[in-house]
Amino acid sequence: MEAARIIFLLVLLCFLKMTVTTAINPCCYYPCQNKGICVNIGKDGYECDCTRTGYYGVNCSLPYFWSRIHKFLKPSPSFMHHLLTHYQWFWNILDGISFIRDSLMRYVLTDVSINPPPNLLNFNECRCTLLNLSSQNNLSIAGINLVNLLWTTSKIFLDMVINTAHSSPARSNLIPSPPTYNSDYDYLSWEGYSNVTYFTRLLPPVPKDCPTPTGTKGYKELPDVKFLAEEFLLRRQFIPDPQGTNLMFAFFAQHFTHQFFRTDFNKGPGFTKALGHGVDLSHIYGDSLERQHQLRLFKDGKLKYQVVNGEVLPPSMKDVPIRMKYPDVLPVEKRLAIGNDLFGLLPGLMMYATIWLREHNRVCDILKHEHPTWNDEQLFQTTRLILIGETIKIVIEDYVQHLSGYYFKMTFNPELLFSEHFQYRNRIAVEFNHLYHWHPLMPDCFIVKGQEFAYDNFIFNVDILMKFGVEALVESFAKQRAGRIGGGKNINKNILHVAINLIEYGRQLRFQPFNQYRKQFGLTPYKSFQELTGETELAAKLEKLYGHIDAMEFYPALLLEAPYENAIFGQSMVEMGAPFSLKGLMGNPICSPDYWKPSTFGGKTGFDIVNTATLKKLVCHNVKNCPYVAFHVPHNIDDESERGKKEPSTEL
Ligand code: FL2
Repeated sequence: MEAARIIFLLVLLCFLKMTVTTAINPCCYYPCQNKGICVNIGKDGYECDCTRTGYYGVNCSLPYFWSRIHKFLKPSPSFMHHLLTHYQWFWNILDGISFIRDSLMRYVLTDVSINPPPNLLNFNECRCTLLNLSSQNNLSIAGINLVNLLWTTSKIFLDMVINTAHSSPARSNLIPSPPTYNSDYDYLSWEGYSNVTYFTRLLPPVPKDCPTPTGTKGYKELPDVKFLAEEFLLRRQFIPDPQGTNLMFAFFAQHFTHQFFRTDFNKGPGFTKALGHGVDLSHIYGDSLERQHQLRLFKDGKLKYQVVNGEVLPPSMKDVPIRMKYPDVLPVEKRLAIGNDLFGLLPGLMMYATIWLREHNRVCDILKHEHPTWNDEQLFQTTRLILIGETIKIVIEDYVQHLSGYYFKMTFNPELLFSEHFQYRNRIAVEFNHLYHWHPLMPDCFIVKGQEFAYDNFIFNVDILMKFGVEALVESFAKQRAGRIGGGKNINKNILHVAINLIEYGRQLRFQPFNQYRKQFGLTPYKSFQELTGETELAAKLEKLYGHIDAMEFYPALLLEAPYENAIFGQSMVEMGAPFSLKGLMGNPICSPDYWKPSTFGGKTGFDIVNTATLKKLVCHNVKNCPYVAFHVPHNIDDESERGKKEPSTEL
């Protein structure tokens, strides 16, 4: 009996030892909360590095005093979104009060974009200065300067809410800058920092030794991608965007983002060909000096062009022999040569390429007039900086303004960040690239001057631009409604393969599950698929496929999340997209104190061009008759726009 007991104990010991040696990497459980860093120690141990998170404890789950206050005071993203998208009268009033508008814009930028705020000391100093100011000011009532009081209160409140990091490091440091990980380095490394051929990663890859593809939750295998896409993403019937977004917006989005989203598939889905990592206008000027020189006229700073039927167009490949992707059957004189080699694909992209080419040459004329002594090189370089400025201005004040649906009027003013610690640099993250796959925007067919074009007939069809001209294309695209991005089942079958491939790349790159990204962006993780989708039917199917909400993948979740009421997409797309996007725009060198001055842009005239740029001007300065130009369909032209407004928000 005794022997049997000993043998049993020995067997038990062996078993225990075995389970210990085959123990799961504890970081697969994502034990570290509040952005603490998980480090695997020994065979089965871990440590959470809570440095500057504002939290402490084994799993960084215990808040310091100021973190608790901060968390308590900070309004929730859904509350802020409600505020910003309602009460138009209120925002109209605020719009007239520039310092409040500036404070709010600074809030939008800093809250998302990242900087370690001034410290508590500054915060106190700030209050003292203000009190001094008000005592010097004569415009006070009963000894209190009302304007200053309002300013002080709002400033102090905003500082409290936003910048508790001063006092506690709990502050949203949403986009690391300098960048941290990439798809091959899940720890900090010089290679990861210095090798700009990688997209960066906000969250490191899931450790390779985890029991399931997303960590520990869900099944050993993720759902079949093709099934997933066809079941949940494929369009049944066109769902128009309730915000009234048009194809002018859709093509702008594609044209603009493809200067920095250029995955280098020869190297792999974690690599990029766009080494500028931001708004460098490489899609207009080419990504190498050689390509740029081919595209330049070398006279008055201008780009080469051709005139066809009185329309200024990009030059043909006959005159500019650079690499472009076109079907073999297309004759050489119909192949237009522009900065980005893939923009021959869609007339909408070639339309924007043409508009920007005309804008470049127009600005060159203006600069030449002001600076008759400048050589070609200086005219070219200065014009490029002006066009970068125009782009950022238009993206913030027209594009993001439309996308956000905010009544609060956004302003592009780099000076708002001069008082903050802000890094004027940017590295494109692969998560940002994935998030920005907005293929549901694309309609089922393209209507130009009443003529319908199916996909087969639209792609690589250079004749559309040549025959109709920029003006007619703008007019047509501005009036055609784009599809709703969020809510699912809205990707046209012709481009569904893009989503299929994307989800596959997300798996190859070992993206962490969606809920981990929710946490990283300060959002509460979803507890169920019902909570994610806002309905029950799809949610039940997803639950069956994934097994657990914590195994839900990044991109599918972004598209299947319940959209905001009457909005183009849901909370996560806004809260995750905004920090990446605003960091990329404001992190541009032209926004830095040493660049952001008139002389950088050739003087007051050039600076004014940047500071007054709009989408409408961009188009109308470069066509004969100004058509309807906007990022949304006109409010009255068709009943479709009205129908879209009444679309229920949970439409799936
Ligand atoms: C995705 C999101 C945005 C831009 C590009 C891709 C975006 C940026 C800013 C905002 C909303 C967005 C607003 C201004 C904001 O700050 O929201 F959807 C928090």
